[in-house]
Amino acid sequence: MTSLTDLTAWKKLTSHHDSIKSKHLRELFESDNQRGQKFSLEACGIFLDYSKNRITSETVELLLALARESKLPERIEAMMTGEKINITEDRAVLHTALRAPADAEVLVDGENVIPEIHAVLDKMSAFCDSITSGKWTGHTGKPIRNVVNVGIGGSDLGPVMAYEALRHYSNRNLTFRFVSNVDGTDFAEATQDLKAEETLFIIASKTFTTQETMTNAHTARTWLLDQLGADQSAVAKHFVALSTNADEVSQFGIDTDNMFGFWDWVGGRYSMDSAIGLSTMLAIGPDGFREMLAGFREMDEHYRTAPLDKNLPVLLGLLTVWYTDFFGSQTTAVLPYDQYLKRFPAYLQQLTMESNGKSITLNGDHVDYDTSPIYWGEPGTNGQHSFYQLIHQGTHLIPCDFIAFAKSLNPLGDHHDKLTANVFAQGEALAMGKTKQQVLDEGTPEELAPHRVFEGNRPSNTLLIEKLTPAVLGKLVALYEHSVFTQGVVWNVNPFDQWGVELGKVLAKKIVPELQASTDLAHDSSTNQLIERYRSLK
Ligand code: G6Q
Repeated sequence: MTSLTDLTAWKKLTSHHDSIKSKHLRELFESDNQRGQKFSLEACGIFLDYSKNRITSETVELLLALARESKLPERIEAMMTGEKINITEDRAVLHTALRAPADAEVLVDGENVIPEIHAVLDKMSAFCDSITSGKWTGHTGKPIRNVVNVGIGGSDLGPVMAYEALRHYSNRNLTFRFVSNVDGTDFAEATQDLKAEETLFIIASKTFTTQETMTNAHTARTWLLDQLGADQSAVAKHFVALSTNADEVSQFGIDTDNMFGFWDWVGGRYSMDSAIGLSTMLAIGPDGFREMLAGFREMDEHYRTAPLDKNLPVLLGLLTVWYTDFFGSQTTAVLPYDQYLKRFPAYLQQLTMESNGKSITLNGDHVDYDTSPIYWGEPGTNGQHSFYQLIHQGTHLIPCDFIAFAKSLNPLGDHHDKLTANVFAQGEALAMGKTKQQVLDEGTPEELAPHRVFEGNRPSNTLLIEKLTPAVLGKLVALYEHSVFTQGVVWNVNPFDQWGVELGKVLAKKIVPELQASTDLAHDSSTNQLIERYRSLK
């Protein structure tokens, strides 16, 4: 089987990298005063300036050739038309269908899935209206004021991130909480000031068997029934389920009328725009949710139809391949200059690393190149006063994605100009640096000068968008989803399974009873010792 490293474009990129790796961004900007314009692109209302990357026109051409040799356009079509590209689970991958219009047609096993998607959306909308209008009441007849989403991984990170991101547009009469960790503290703190009679629990679990979520769901049921002094019948007014597993939902005691379904072709980390987004819809209303879906859709269409060289997710994805495989970069920082996006890096960590954190190709071979970098980040400007030191002067090359908005949702004095000045300044400082001569010219003593030199030549992308709206959030998430797919296609891995999380889960199930009774232990000496010490201390 041909490996990625055998492809013509890969070989050319290897020698091209040799010839440009020592070129400084200062030089590249000096030699072309239109460089900023040349390496910029606007689509779907997102302006991407990628000129502060260590690339030339030739680099871009070769990366695009690599995408074509990897059959990216064909793979995009295969994904969007419902081919079972998740080969290790024999599933289609159709998060893009979740945001398709009602008159679209996407077939899975010969059946058009669009009508059922819209039926669920309509059911979610009607439910949200009944909650916000006060028509839906709890067991004691009071309207719902608190919404607690119980889920983990893909059933938590999207909902939390979207709630935080769109808080400006949210219904402030409702309080939202998110419980994910099996650590009882998470549940206890999320509910300690809530009245059960005004609280709705959304149990978000595709499988409805996940240990953490089911433990929290059972605790929630006990908490509610104890506080209300009620019997099981109260559950119907305070619990709804988001799941693909109707049997488990009814076994838990939730009426399947209060279940919002989705399908096995929606991966957990790609599910925030499915029924898993019920908390988002409750927060921003059905119209806001549909606006968000329209944003996702616009980016889907762009990804599917724009030429590769004018395609935002394609370029972003290929730049990640460029740094990971040719410069040996191990991480990518995502730095949103918007407080509302504070959970966006955490959301992206799952999307990117659970998708492409793989080392076996679609053909079953071990890769002989690197795959997903480690994604991380914090909102600006906070990160500047913490880890940016390492990005500027450390020994690692860390490509950065800066995300900035022209308009603030909370315009206070000159806060926003200061915020934006910081993001532009960081990109400039990382790229251009500061030479020893400049440092000396400022009057710095010779012996201190090396400490104050900024090498520069540190790459970044800047995404500049007018304003954060539900539609823009949809576009941003879809941009990264498709960037991840682009990377996965080039690396020839399956971005849609996550077998790597299984082993730990299985072992944890085995260890729980061992912590609860003094049974014989047959682990390694380290694990045995930890279990024994825990038993004696607990
Ligand atoms: C995401 C993963 C994983 C999943 C959680 C929760 O892509 O599959 O993070 O979302 O394990 O699973 P359930 O929704 O089934 O509880």
